[in-house]
Amino acid sequence: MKRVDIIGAATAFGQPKLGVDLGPDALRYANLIEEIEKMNIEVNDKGNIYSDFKVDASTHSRRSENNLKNYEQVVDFSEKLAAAADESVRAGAFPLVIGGDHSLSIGSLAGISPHYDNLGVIWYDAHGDLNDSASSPSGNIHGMPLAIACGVGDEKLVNIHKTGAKIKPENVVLIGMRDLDEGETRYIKDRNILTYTMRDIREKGISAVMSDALEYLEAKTDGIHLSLDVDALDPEETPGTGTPVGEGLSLWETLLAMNILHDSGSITSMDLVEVNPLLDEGNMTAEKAVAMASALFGRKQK
Ligand code: Z70
Ligand code: MN
Ligand code: MN
Ligand code: MN
Repeated sequence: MKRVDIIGAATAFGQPKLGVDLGPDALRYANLIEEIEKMNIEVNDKGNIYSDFKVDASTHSRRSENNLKNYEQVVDFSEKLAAAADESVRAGAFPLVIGGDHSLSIGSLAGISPHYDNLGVIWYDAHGDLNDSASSPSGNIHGMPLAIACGVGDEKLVNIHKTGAKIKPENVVLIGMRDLDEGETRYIKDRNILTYTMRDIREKGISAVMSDALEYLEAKTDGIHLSLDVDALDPEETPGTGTPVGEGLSLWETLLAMNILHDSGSITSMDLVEVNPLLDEGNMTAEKAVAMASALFGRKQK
């Protein structure tokens, strides 16, 4: 890896709570760049990407087209982010896309995946984010990015940056699942997506889960993208996030998971998403998210 490119994805359009667009700066205040540099890695902070549409607090997430809230905003943002992520991979860098709500993965995967024949994805999250506009109970696009990347959903969103599906469901592993909607559960079953629920993690242990996930993906992919939603962790660990779900992963388990991914040498890009400083206790969620990213880049767990 030549260097890490930090791409700030300052968007809140994928969900209803304001403040998650401030996540990138909260992560910088928590010394994201300095902590990665400590691993003797060159870091290039490319600043923030914003939508041309301004957030309007009075109408945010009220307007919906076909059960897709803030639709044109998400389309516009995704195109911009995809271009930045594409440029970063093209330049030989490791894109670290910091959010921002999880709808940003529509753009990051659209920009990154064309550089691979078979990009694998580890989705580390309480949620599957596998809804389409018909199955979504909320209309919030942050519940849809993984489906969209697999080619399922609104045509414009599926065709961001490059026509068609960006990844294959058989190259996806879900880790930390504990809040799946009916349509998501059906899709996972139909496409036989490798899924580790919290129960699976409690039974097998996070270390075996990570090794199995790597073994499964390394055999058939030529790069692995990690999409880490901080709500994968228990709300006691990461309170500063929009949709906390109890009985989650601990920080310690997640740092160990990141160390295992680091040691594999197989991770080629990453999203770090759903840090909302307006919902946080101090800046602790951003600080823990920085610890997770540092562990992915080689800071060892004690
Ligand atoms: C629910 C929905 C979600 C993230 C919450 C929640 C989705 N399945 N995604 N937080 N990151 O509205 O589709
Ligand atoms: Mn998510
Ligand atoms: Mn989530
Ligand atoms: Mn190393």
